[in-house]
Amino acid sequence: MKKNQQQDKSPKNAKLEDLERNREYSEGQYNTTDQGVRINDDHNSLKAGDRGPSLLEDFIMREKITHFDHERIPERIVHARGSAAHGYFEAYGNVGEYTKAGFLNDTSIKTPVFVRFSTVAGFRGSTDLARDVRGFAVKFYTQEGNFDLVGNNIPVFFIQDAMKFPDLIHAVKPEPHNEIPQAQSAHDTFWDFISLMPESMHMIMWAMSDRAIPRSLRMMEGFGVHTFRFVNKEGKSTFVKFHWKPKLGTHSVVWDEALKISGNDPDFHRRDLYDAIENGDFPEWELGVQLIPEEDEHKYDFDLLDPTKLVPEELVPVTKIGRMVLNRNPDNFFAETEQVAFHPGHVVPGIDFTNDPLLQGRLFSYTDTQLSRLGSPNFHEIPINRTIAPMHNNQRDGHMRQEINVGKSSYSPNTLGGGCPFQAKMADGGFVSHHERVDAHKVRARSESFSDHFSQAALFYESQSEVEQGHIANALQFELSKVETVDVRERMLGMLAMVNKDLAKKVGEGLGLKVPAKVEKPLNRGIGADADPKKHEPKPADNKYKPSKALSMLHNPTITDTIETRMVAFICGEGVSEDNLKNLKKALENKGAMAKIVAPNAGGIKTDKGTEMKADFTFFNSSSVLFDAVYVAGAKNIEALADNNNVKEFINNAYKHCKVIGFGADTKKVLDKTMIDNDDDAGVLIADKKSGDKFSDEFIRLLGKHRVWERESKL
Ligand code: HDE
Repeated sequence: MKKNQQQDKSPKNAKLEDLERNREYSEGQYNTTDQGVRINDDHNSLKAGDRGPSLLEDFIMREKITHFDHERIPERIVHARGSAAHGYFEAYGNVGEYTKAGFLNDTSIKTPVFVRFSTVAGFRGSTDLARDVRGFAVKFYTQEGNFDLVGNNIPVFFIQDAMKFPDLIHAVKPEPHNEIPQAQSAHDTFWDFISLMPESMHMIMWAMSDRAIPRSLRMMEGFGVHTFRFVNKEGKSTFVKFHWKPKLGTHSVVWDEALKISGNDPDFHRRDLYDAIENGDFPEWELGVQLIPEEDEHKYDFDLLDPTKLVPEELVPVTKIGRMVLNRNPDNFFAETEQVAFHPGHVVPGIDFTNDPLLQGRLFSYTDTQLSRLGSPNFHEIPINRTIAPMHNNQRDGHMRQEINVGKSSYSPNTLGGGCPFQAKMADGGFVSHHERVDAHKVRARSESFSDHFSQAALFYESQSEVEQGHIANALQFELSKVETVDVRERMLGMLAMVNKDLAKKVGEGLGLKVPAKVEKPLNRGIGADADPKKHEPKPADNKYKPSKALSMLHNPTITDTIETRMVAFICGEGVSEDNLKNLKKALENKGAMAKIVAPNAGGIKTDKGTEMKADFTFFNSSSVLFDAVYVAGAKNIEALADNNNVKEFINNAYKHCKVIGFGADTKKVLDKTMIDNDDDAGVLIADKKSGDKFSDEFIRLLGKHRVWERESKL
């Protein structure tokens, strides 16, 4: 059995079994052509003499090269860079009153899932650590058909109407004349667009926060973004917002670190997810819902249909309704991660849409895009996309059709096929759209109830800790400093002032610009030809919300101290003291963290007691940005270790990025050569021979806090 197959610890996963019929194992097999003919030589083409021209009749070469020539398909227009994993979802069975969806009610089923995480703007080969929103798309292979929850790691969006999506994406993608910059929003066209789109301001606060540079895909929240509907057996509907809450907590890196990770390991997130699953550290999330009775649709001072707004958790708490575990890596990146096709319109009975105009547009876009990306309306037959529920209909033919439909009728009604396939009544599990009454004029207009663009932006900013607010200001300074057009920078300052005057001032200082006294008007562009401009003039944020702890990663009440799967660099030279090594290593491992030996060279080291230790990394091929904390274990020649420039840089970076740094007994000389000038510095721990468990306990406590933020103000 292959290692991957052992990863799936669930007793039965119907989707993995379904995929088995397409898996190909070459072990112990002959190489053949696509037609199954055994090949005796695929190293040399068929030639007229060993120095002569190649022969057209060489079907083996023709086939091999032709296939190669056509290996690529178009990458996704957005979310091109992604990583995915298989797993399962288990319901807690507490939402029967609100939804009839079987997979959310039957606690005896483990529903298979395939989850793809992504960045939005970058191309397929771009860095994982781009400052960007992360896609969080989950395909549930339920017994009633596929349900796709195609969300992001941020609960709101840049725009209110799908019609603006092409403009947003054209603005953020590399500029069309020179295709620069890759996977970055820090350029003129993006901020030109944003500075003219006040509705984007709430999302901008999130996108400039540390949420946009996660520590790990396993440490991100997920959100369905739009308001959806649950529908119960009686046909009663309840509005619902979906949330994914990660078991490992929500954590991020800092910007300087993100830049350095991009150089050191552009696959950092992909590797982290893959390795965790290979190691059996299966990432886990709980699915939560905010439920809002239909009668309360107009109770709030924001519109539930406006995707630039969230429902504060203090107003409507999140109820946990199930858990998801990712426990198996894909066997083949292209076949699974690349070919998977998500669609917010893939819903099952019990889940339905609302009139959110962004969601409505998405319902069109996702099938349409697969037609050019995957090339045919038969993309649902690709193994990773096909449902595990029985599938019968009168759709026929098309490129690459796999299904062999038997019988002569492919229309309905028919008698020749016995009237099959039948229509399913609601009682038989047929999907019946929610009977919402719609009675209105056709207009091209934005709803007036969508026009408060700044209050929730302010709510987000004001809910952050000081550290997080500082990071938002720095991010905006960085991004706008890369904008060449001064008018755009100024317009953005005006817009930020509508959210929070201090923030605008701080950003302005970094740009050497004063916040303009007057905001450039009008701010109600894009409301629609049929709308009344007077009713749409947005006002500055009026602080009507109380700060919400759930919006801050540092204040979040669900934050956890776990150090599970955290990576600690152990800096070791030849002759390192085994006593220095083993206590902390064991203590970390007991709590589920990993100690990685970083040695002078790839050959490893011998300890003072002669034990040989493998090097996981070297001073030359790694950097502290790849780890959560650093421990200087020491070396026999401590002066040489202290004088090593790579070691100094390693520690200095960890210090700058507010990581816990431990120094083993007799290694203080190393500290003295670094930028740390005070041994009592927060998060700098120095062991002596007597420290024993106290040192490990403190190291673990601080690691559990993720970062030593007290240090940041000093830096
Ligand atoms: Fe998407 N989006 N999107 N999007 N989106 C795509 O579909 C689109 C939006 C999201 O891992 C595309 O198959 C429009 C919001 C994710 O394969 C495309 C609009 C949210 C993924 C598309 C939006 C998302 C996509 C590109 C505005 C969060 C990656 C390839 C109306 C709730 C899924 C593809 C994966 C992918 C269109 C806005 C999330 C072109 C028109 C809001 C996670 O169809």
